[in-house]
Amino acid sequence: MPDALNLRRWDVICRVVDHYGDAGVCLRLARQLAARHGCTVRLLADRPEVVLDLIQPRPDSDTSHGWRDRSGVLIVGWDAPPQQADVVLETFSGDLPPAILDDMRGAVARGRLVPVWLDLEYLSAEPWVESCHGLPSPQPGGLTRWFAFPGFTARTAGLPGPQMPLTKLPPALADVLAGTGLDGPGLDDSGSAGRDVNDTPKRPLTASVFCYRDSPLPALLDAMQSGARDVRLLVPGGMPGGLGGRSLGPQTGDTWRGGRLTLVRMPFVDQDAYDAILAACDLNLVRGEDSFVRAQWAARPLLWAAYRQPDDAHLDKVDAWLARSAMPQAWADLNRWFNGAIPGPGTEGHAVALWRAAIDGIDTAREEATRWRRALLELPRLDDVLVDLALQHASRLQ
Ligand code: TRH
Repeated sequence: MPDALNLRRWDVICRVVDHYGDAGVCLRLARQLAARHGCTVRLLADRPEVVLDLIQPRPDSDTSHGWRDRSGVLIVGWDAPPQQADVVLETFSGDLPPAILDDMRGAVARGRLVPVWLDLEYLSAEPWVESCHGLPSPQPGGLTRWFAFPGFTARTAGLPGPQMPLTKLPPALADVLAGTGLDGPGLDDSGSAGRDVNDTPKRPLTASVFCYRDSPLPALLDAMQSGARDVRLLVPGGMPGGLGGRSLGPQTGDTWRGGRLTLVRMPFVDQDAYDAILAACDLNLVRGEDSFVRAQWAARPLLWAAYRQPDDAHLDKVDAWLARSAMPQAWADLNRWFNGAIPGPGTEGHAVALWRAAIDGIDTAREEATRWRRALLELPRLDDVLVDLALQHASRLQ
């Protein structure tokens, strides 16, 4: 682990573009910098309430005009006065708060020590990431910003590491599942996703879903409903209840049943507890960036809704990830379809066939997901790489 002792004070800058991922990535990283490197971290967010949504119980506001997270990280607003930071970590090229930037420019002008300016970019498995990771970007006012690109190879900034040990499953959720009336072992961590020795009735599969409104979820739910295996699908608070004509209530524990499918409303939980839910499910439908990474640490088959980009650029990301991951063909096909790569009027028929093939191969997919997790553990950890990068560029200023 790199030594962060000389670079203790970090400002992590979070501009919330939409949804939860910008806040989610920043919070996770800020906590890891504090916990694993002993850094004193402020998280400056233009919408602190989105960061606070991910923390339960919600921290009280602090005398320092912010909110003190349980990790020690101080969450403050965009207009927080500059501190003498050693490192300023911009995220996703979302710009710096004007006061922070002015302070850095002033430090250059006065010949004072200037914080190292890093910019954490989006995660991608595409090959170009390796050549961009670590590059400088000269900025007006004599400043330089250094890019960090997370990725799936040793020559990138790697991934935010797994939570070890996992937080316990929230009791509220265990209660919800106990009340669904579905039998079978359900949430467990026992290896096989359900084929028992005599091939007698398989237990229901438990899945979680957190995808986008424009994902073809309704067609997938139709396929699950008429499929060969019972599925209970955990739908978090905040996801709309009108799921392709199925109306699921907003209260935790609300249930909808049809055919082989049961929808269960779960609460929107604390970020760490969400990791535990992913690990407890048989399969997970995730999205964006942070839940996508967490689902891989959970070592379960997953369906990833990539964040849609103009000109279908997100499909390149999906294909690049599939090319690296050890996902069996049926699951790769399902992932491509879920991201719009298999178009056309036959969408519904496609979903049925793809779902059937994926479920037939779920035990193999689970084994592969476990192998993939082991491979990911060999990658650099994002927080280590950022500390390293900062140390490397800080030394030039001494
Ligand atoms: O919410 P996302 O779609 O986020 C994004 C952002 O929108 C961003 O603009 C975009 O750049 C990026 O994706 C690619 O999905 P993501 O990244 O998975 O973030 C969701 C966060 O919400 C993650 O940190 C996990 C957290 N979460 C909880 O804490 N509790 C919950 O119950 C659930 C369902 C999620």
